[in-house]
Amino acid sequence: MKGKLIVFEGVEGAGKTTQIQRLRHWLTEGAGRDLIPAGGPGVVVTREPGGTALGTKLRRLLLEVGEEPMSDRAELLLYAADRAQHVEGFLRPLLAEGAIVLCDRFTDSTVAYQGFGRGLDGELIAQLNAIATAGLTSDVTLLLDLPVTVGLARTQRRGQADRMEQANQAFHERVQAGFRALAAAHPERMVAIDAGGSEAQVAQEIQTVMTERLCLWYPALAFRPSASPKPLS
Ligand code: Z5A
Repeated sequence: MKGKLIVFEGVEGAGKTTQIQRLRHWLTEGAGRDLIPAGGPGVVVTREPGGTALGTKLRRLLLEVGEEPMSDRAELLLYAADRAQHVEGFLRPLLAEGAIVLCDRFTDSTVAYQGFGRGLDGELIAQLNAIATAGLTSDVTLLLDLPVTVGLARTQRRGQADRMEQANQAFHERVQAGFRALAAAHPERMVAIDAGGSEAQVAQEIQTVMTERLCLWYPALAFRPSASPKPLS
């Protein structure tokens, strides 16, 4: 793949949407612009569930409070269907053209929410993730790490909770434990970011991590005399 897949993960209200917009701005109009290749599709923002037309319908089904309780396995399969469509119809073509894709949630959310949260079998989830992605993995995953209570308090200010947000706090604590376990198990791919600071502080930490990664991915750009941020030692 010519492009790069940068995934944001974390509990409800961790600030993923906010920080994706800030990173997009830094990569397109800020100092990060010097560190990515010019031309091609550039920087693209997407999310799971809901990154495609089919995914938008699946997202509605997954988040609305329906007439009957959704079974955990049905929920798992709907997230997998959303991902299969997203990977094949959106992510792979864009990455093949060289896009820098910023994706709000990916496979680790399924492990954390359906595995650690709902208690579904980890091996089953790994198999479904493998089917849905056909082997596509993130180039880096930024885990915005925030206490569950802080994140939920932020989202509650938004108004009515969706079906997933309505799960009890113990569920969200298990999800949080899942994300932390994943970050500990995959240090080469996942970087934990302290999401408890101000929006600007979190954005700064993300830019530091991304400067390091971009210099590794595109060394010819980083070492150009005109490149503004110097690579970290
Ligand atoms: N899910 C799943 O179960 N399995 C899967 O495989 C996948 C997903 C892919 C998607 O819902 C749900 O699907 C999600 C997981 C599940 N549900 N749960 N629970 P979503 O996309 O609607 O929910 P989300 O991904 O958690 O997004 P969110 O709730 O909008 O949170 P966020 O994007 O991380 O945060 P934000 O929107 O940037 O910020 C939230 C608020 O905090 C907002 O008012 C900001 O202005 C404020 N904020 C942001 N940063 C700060 C800082 N630093 N300080 C203070 N306030 C801040």
